[in-house]
Amino acid sequence: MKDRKLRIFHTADIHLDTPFSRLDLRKGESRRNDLRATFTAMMLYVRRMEADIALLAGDLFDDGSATKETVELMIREFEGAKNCKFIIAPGNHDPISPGSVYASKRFPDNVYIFKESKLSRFEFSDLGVDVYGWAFTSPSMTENPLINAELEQNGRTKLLCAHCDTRSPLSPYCPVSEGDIVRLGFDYAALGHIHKKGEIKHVDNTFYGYSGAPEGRSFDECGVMGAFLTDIGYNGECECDFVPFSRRRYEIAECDLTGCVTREMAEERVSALIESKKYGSDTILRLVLTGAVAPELSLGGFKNAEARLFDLQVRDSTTPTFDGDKLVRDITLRGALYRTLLPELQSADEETRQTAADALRYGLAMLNGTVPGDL
Ligand SMILES: [Mn+2]
Repeated sequence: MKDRKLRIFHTADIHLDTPFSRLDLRKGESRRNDLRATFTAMMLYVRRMEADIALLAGDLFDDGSATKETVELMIREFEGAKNCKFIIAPGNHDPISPGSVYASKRFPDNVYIFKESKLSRFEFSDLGVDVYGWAFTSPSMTENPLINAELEQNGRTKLLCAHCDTRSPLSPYCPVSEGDIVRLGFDYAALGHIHKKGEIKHVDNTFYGYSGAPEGRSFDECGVMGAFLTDIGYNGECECDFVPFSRRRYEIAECDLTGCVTREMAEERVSALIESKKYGSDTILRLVLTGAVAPELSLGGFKNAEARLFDLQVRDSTTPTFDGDKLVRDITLRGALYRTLLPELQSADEETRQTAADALRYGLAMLNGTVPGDL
């Protein structure tokens, strides 16, 4: 095992018990289970890697209505990792207030929860560490607890565990600047609030950053997500490793269907894309279909693709203009319909194009005596 002074696990924004109301009931339940499983996997990792401290930088719960089972699971997991000290900095989604989980439940002795919105600290003389931080006490917080702060110079390693927003001094979610963090000379600052995949920065002697959420919950949080394991050496150097934890990943991909005449051709292209990107049962995919397809082609469900993924959303941005030359010359009603819609089909405005494409598909289907696919 490496020579190190301190091993830190850093996560935030788990948002346990998120309702996932956009998914169907079964998949929503499955995603809530995923969040709990991701949390449990992280706790197992904390034990296996023998982390000294776990910094949980807020939004552990999605809101105040966390279920009893989830809270009990969390407490059990903390109890199961007795050698690790868990520091919790409540965030804007799970602020500490009378009646909140943090104020009303009894947490094990190895759990330390910040209770005030001003800067405070937990001192661990056994580890030679001070952990600074604060709590959201309501869903917003406009003051910056670091603004006039000074840290006690006592030779201990200085950590920060906090939910805050470093992006704007006007943020209603605890606006803190990166300059404040660096000026105060924290060795490692574990931040929470920004969900996208995390990144740790290094300025002067300070390592700081957001872990990101360990499990994405929407198409704003794409890709493989995780947490950080940070070792602090005796010289103060930090080694920060990103550790993937997400059970599922959100992905957005574009599939060019130019030239597709039949549904089978379109299905084949979509399958090839899924294959090449290695999407599978862990993937929640938003598929954006583009390109000029045959006017008669109606794009319905993609059953094969759906069966291979956790969930599939399709956005159809194709235009029914492939091989339109034939239709332009067509002397029947079909040709007349096509010629009438052609200016709109070639419009620079996406919405106009889509409306004209729908009109053409409907019209052609009616003239053929068929019903178009899901439009
Ligand atoms: Mn959050």
